[in-house]
Order: sequence, then C-alpha cells, then structure tokens
Amino acid sequence: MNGTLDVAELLSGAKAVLDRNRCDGWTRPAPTLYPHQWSWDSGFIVLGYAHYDLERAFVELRSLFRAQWGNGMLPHIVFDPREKGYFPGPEFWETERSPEAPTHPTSGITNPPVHGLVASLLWRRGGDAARDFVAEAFPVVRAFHRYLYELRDPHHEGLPFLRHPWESGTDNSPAWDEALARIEVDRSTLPAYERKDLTVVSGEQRPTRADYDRYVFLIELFKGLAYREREIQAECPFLFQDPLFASLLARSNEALLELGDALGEDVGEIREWQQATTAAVEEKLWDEEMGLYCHYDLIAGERVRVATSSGFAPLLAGIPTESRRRRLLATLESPRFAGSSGECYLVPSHEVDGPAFDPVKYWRGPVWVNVNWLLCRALERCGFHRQADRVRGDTLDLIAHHGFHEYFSPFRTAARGPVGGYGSADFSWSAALTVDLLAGVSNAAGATAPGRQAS
Ligand code: 2M8
Repeated sequence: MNGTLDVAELLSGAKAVLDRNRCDGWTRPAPTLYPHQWSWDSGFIVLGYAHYDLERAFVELRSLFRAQWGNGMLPHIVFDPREKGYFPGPEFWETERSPEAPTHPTSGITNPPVHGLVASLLWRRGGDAARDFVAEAFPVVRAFHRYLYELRDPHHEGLPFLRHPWESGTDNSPAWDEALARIEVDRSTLPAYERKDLTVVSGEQRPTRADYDRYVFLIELFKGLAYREREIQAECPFLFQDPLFASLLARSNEALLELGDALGEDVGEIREWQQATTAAVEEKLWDEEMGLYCHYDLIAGERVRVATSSGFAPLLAGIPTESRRRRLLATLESPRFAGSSGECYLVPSHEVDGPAFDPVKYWRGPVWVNVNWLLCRALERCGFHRQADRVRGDTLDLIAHHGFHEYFSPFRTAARGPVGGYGSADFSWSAALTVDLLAGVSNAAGATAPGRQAS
C-alpha cells in the first residue's frame, strides 16, 4: 500500500458494481449469492445512490416499502419471482398462509430497522428534492416500528425480540450458538432442501449444515403457525434481544422524531418508544465485566456473554453514559478487537481471541463495511474522532487492497492467519458505503486522498 487511495478509481469501481447489481428499480446485494432485494441492504445501498442519483434511492426504497405486511412488518427479503437461484425462495416461505402478507412474495421475518435513519440522511442530502419522498416514507417506517413495539415486545420493555438469526443481519454470530444448539432437530421431520449458497462461496466461509437445519426448522414453525406473531412468540425456541437491532431502532426513532416534527406529525408515541428503548439498552444489555453491550436470550433468561461488534452499536444512538463510552472505547482499542500489537483492522465482528473466532467465516470474525460505517458515525457522534478516522481508514484500506467484497479477514498481514476479502465479490453495500465514506475524505486534487499507513 502506498499510503494513498485512488479516490476516482474507487468511486468509479463502486458505481460500476451498483450498476451491474441493479435490476428493475432495486439492487441485488450480490450478483449471484443474493439475487433478491434485502431490506437493510437496500437501506445501505441508497446511501451510495444519494451522492449521485437521488431518484434511484427513492425508487429502491419504494420497492421495499410496497412489500410491507398488513401488520407493519417490513420483510427481510422482497423476492424477484423470476429468480430461482436462492434458498429459501418464496415457495419455501409460503407467506400466502398469512392474511397479513402482501401479494408480492416476501420472506416471513424482518431485518434491522435502518430505514428511519436512512430517510433522514436522504433528506439531509436531498433537501427539498427529498421532502415528498420523506413524507411518503414516514408513515411506513412508523408502522414498522409500531409493529416491533406492539407485536415483538410482549413485556413492553422497549426491546423488541428477534425470532430468527437472519432478523439480526449478523446471521452467523457466535452469540446465537448456545441457543441454536439447544434446539433439537430431527432431520427426518424437516423438508428436503438444497442450499444454493455453497455453489457460490466455499463452505468454510458460510454457516454449517447444523445451522441451516435450525434456520429451516424455525421457518417451518412460522409457516405452521401461519406467521401469527402471538403464537410464534409462545412457541418459538429462539427469542433474542440484540444490541445492534435495538440501537438501530433507537437511532431510527430519533430520526423519526426529527422528521415528524418537520412534517407536522404527532410524535408522542415515538418519543415514548425512544425513551423506553434507550433506558432498556442501558439497564439490560450492558455487561460490566465485558465492557460491552451483549445480546439477551429470552428463552434462557440471561445475557449472552459473547463479545461481538454489535456490542458497540449503542454509541450510534448516543445511549451509553460517559463512563461506559470510555469503557467501550477501551474495549475497541484493546487486543480483543485491535490485536495484541494492533495487527487487526477494526472492527472484527467477534473478538479475535474469542473461542468461536474465525477470520473467514461470515459474522464470526471478519470485518464488515456496513458495521464499520455505522460505528464510524457512532464514534463521531460521541466525539471520538481519532477512532472514527481509524475505522474509516481501515475500511477504505481493505476495499482498496481487496475490492468490494462482502467481508474481510481482520488480519493486516499473514502472520496470524488469512488476509483478504471473502464471501461474494462485487457486494453492493460495500460499494455503496464506500461512495459515502469517500465523501468524508478530503480530496483537493480530485484524485488521491490520505489512506492508512502501509501494512
Ligand atoms: C446474509 O444473510 C442471508 C440471509 O438473510 C444469507 O446468508 O443467505 C447476511 O449477511 C445479511 O445481513 C444480509 O442482509 C444478506 C444479504 O446481503 O446476506
């Protein structure tokens, strides 16, 4: 690495990836591995479009919003009915069993609530040109949040639960391991299924067969209950509260408060949601010994003491007290995440000395561009500019070295393990968020900008 980034080349490369992955008004997360529209992916993708084609951003989100369920749920996937290359596809989900499902085929679970935050950023970027879109988006996002608080938060704690690992976005996180291991699956009772992911990406970078059996088991349960939320809540063996999901919800509530005020909407209920979530994250998810926020397993009735990058997310919503902010920073810069001699790119998805750490398996160690983008904003919000610069620099460095991959080994050199980009190449949110991150890098000459030090 020569210490500089070729901004023009990265930008044109990122836009080319997005052009190639774009379909009829929406964008595949990856060319073949993920050939449908994903909810939180679209949220990140439009933040790239916002820099050069605002209309594309609106069209992309409208395609997602059209698939909102009657109960308010924004589904995690909106399917392209022509596409047969992904498992589980629409014929497996059978969402037509639910009267709440839209006529367009979708999955029957949700994805992290990034949309309020995204709408407010589009408004900031587009100004008047974004106002009509934001007025359209506001009731959709509010209905989604209402669904989360009314149907996913039975004890009114302000912490909606997830009922499938895929709802977290951090699908293969070691935080789920114990809970998934408790689910006894008799394979002979599962429908036969064929994974398509392994035809695109090597098995060592993807979840195991035992994981997939459990993913499928949960979908079978939901289908059997025709996606009725109250019954699912009573029977589902996997119910989690998640610091990343909760923090995105809090941050999106904050955005809705700002948008609602500007649009002249009554924001009373949103203010209550916001206060409840902020307080609950502080009370229930902080782990003093770990110096980090953790997941909470509602079935086991305990915090899961597994250190993941999701544990820093409350910074994004300004939730932690000053002393906890300092603790989080110390955790981030400690050998657990930065390596014993700073040999890791920030931010590994699982602490590098953790028992389940794997530098190339998705969500069990690799660095992700969307998480880094979120944490960069989070650190800036809390005044930790040097650390935010480091996370931004590390992210751009990884992209410049290895391309727009789905995820990256956290190792800078081969001394401790594999180095490079993994999962799918040409990954849409890696490209889109590069466009946004580069906008924050000064570029007087229009061609180069400071990069990270040589590795
Ligand atoms: C991954 O998840 C999908 C299931 O939703 C999969 O593995 O098939 C996750 O990384 C998720 O966060 C992401 O939204 C999705 C599409 O990029 O891929």
